[in-house]
Amino acid sequence: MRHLILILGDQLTPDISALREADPEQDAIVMAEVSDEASYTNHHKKKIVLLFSAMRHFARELENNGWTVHYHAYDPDSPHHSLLDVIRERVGQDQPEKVITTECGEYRLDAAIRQWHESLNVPVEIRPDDRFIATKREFARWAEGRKQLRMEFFYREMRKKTGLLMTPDGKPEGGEWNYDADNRKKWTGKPPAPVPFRVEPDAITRDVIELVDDTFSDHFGTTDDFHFAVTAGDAEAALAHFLDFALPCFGDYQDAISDQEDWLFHSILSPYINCGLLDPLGVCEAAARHYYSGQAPLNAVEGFIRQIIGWREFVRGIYWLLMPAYAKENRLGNDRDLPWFYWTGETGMRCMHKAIDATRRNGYAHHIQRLMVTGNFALLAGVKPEEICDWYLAVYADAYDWVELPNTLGMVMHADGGYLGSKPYAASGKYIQRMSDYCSHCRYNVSEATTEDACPFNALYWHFIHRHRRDFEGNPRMGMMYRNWDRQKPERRDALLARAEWLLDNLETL
Ligand code: FAD
Ligand code: DLZ
Ligand code: SF4
Repeated sequence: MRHLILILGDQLTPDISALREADPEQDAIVMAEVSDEASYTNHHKKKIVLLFSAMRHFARELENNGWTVHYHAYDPDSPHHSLLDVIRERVGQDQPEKVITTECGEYRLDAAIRQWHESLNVPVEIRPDDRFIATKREFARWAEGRKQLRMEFFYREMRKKTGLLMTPDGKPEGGEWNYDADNRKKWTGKPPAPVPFRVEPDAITRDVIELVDDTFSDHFGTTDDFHFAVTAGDAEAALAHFLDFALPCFGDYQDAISDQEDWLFHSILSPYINCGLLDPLGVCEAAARHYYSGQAPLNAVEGFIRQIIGWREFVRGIYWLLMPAYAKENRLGNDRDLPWFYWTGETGMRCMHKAIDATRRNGYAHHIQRLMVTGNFALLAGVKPEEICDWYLAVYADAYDWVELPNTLGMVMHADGGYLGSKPYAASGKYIQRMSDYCSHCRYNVSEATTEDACPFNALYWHFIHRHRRDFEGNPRMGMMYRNWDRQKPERRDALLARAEWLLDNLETL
């Protein structure tokens, strides 16, 4: 054999760089389901089903195209626990001239793979992952010399680079770069949200579901009602479904939350984009075509494209710029354990219960639930960044360290000192009430802050403001909050702080 080509579980892309110039006559591919990857966090059961089933479908497609694929299916009794174990055996048997792979998305595994050549005694060629729009070097150059990084400016560079929603004379379509101001409507049930795209599990997926139920029974979540796409063809159909039925309202209700509706007008495409079944640029080009053909308004299409070529690229850039030190950041000095109800959903706080319960059932919650409900609560309660980061890494079908970590540690927890975001997304219950209908179903009273039945978010919000005065008072975007706090009567401030202290001492009972 000439080359042994390793394809990881999130590299399910037919033209992944590791496969370029490869020859099915001389080279072979290896893919492996292994316990080290399936267990480095308490991955949601649906995430494992998605990855293993998508890997098996991808391997079959490669074989149909004439490739030799050595596929290591998961076996709890296998002596091979790591990808290196599997590769070592294959290298021993096939004696390839070299191993080729595409760079891995996570620092943990990337660092390991970069050492493999030492124990394998064959060269390991690691090729860039060019499924991203910005290279790591390009991002580093853009970031150089900037004290704080702002997504908005990076996003404009990506608009220019891709030409997405740009006029022929180089101006942003419609005259503005960003239409977020139009994207803050509350959703009250109309227009109805589309039924989510579903694929019924085939024989391969059913086998994997059985495996996961048997072998990963202690993992978070459920395999019930698994309906994710597991092939590129079905992921394309999911994209078409989104473009036709949800994209037109994506912008208007991008920040909305509903007690009744898990998915709203979101795309639910991140699980596919992140494992390689969909190409991020292709997804954006398809959305842009819907704008130009008049099928979706500009605020929706721009908002959607910004999430992918803006936020997604931006957080990836930050991850590779700052790892491994980034993962250890805790600039707000948080030391509280993650409340257990994050794993059970058993809390009287309706917003938290609904967001966690959807997460448990679906392996999915939309961005505002992640940011303004579960994330906001962890920020206000001062949870240790590493514990809340591990929770987000575990519970979502789209979770990979490179995208989860900056979103959680930076955007939600502000643990990086504001490098990623200009101000913390801390909010009281009022915000949740404004954007959702949760509060009318809640045992707590959102209009109260100090009574026994008062919404916990309210007193915790003021406690956060008070305890981090030194961190945020000088932040121009937070000044008004400090003026509001200082304007309250001392007795009121004392009562708010006392209520918050009680809440912090009794988080598990909420
Ligand atoms: P849509 O709302 O339809 O957005 C379209 C696409 O934009 C998404 O598919 C995704 O590819 C991209 N996108 C949107 N927001 C972001 C963002 N902030 N960062 C990166 N990409 C974005 N996203 C992940 O893909 N994996 C994660 O592990 C992850 N962890 C998160 C943790 C926290 C605390 C927060 C606040 C956000 C996290 N996100 C993560 C970002 C975002 O919440 C998800 O991408 C989004 O909810 C996925 O659902 P969707 O495909 O329906 O997204
Ligand atoms: C997330 C995941 C899981 C659950 N299982 C595997 C696996 O068995 N084999 C594999 O190659 N990849 C898996 N992955 C994805 C990797 O752990 C890892 O997160 C990415 O490759 C990093 O970019
Ligand atoms: Fe959440 Fe408070 Fe509203 Fe209850 S009252 S749903 S805890 S914001």
